[in-house]
Amino acid sequence: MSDKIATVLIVDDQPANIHALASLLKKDYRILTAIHAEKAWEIVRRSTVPDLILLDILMPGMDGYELCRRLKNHEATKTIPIIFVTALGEERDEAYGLDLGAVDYITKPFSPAIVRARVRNHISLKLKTDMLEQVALQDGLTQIPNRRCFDQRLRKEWARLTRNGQPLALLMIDIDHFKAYNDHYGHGAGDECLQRVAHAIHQVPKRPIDLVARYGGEEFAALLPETDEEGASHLAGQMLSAVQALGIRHAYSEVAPQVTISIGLAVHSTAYPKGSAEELKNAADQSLYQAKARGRNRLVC
Ligand code: GH3
Ligand code: MG
Ligand code: MG
Ligand code: MG
Repeated sequence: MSDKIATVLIVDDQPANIHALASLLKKDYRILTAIHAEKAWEIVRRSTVPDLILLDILMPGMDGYELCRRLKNHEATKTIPIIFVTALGEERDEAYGLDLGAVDYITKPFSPAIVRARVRNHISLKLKTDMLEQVALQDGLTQIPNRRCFDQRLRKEWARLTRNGQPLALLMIDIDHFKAYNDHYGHGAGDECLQRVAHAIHQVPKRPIDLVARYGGEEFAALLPETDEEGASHLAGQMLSAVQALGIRHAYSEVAPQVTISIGLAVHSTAYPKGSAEELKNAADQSLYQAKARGRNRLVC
């Protein structure tokens, strides 16, 4: 597994408690501390998402239960394992904390050896889950995001679009005469070609919110939030050029003596979108079909 150093956030209103926990764990983890829940919320939302949080319950202002509830309600923070470390020792306190989604509950005064062991076990599980999630969303051949990742993001972006009314552009990208490429150069060369094309089109968008994925076979999809037809066409043009610049020889293509792609574009741009994400996808497919019919190696909007 990765040798990344995990980050633990310690939240407690007593400096002595923070100190005790930090000294126990600092040899093995990167430690962040917060003296109240509001500060912890700020750290997690604004700067660092830790791999685990040790969370006191009784604190002035927002208490630990409330912070836990907030963290579990946000997409970006809901998978952070939380261990309550608290003086509240009643069964109902513990049950309440675990019901809120905490992975564990430790009462003060704590045993250092047990805190260390529980933290280690939960972090090991968290890093494994992160790794599996990454594998589940990546295409094995090309190492770019896969269709599962694309479908997930499309659902999210569609929901966001319904709220913010920003345009959402979708490109469907398909390698031209790829069957002939495989037939003549072999499946191994075909795989290598797919990898090079994937890499070339994946590196074109410059914004982190843009997503380029392998949709299946020799087909790719790009999701460009807050992008209108002009912006998306510009990017598609860069993808066509990037694949041409690879100069992969394809003597059996009817388009050119090298590997080319065709692109279909659809944009959704009303403040209150009618239809569905599925229809947007179908519209991009239709454009792609037109690009093929009109001679390939081109973009159709
Ligand atoms: P068009 O220009 O109309 O898109 O024609 P095409 O030949 O590219 O389209 P077609 O759908 O007929 O063929 C797609 C080919 O892509 C067939 C399939 O063997 C190949 N293919 C799909 N996935 C892979 C893969 O992972 N590796 C390799 N080497 N080939 C693949
Ligand atoms: Mg306290
Ligand atoms: Mg094709
Ligand atoms: Mg195809």
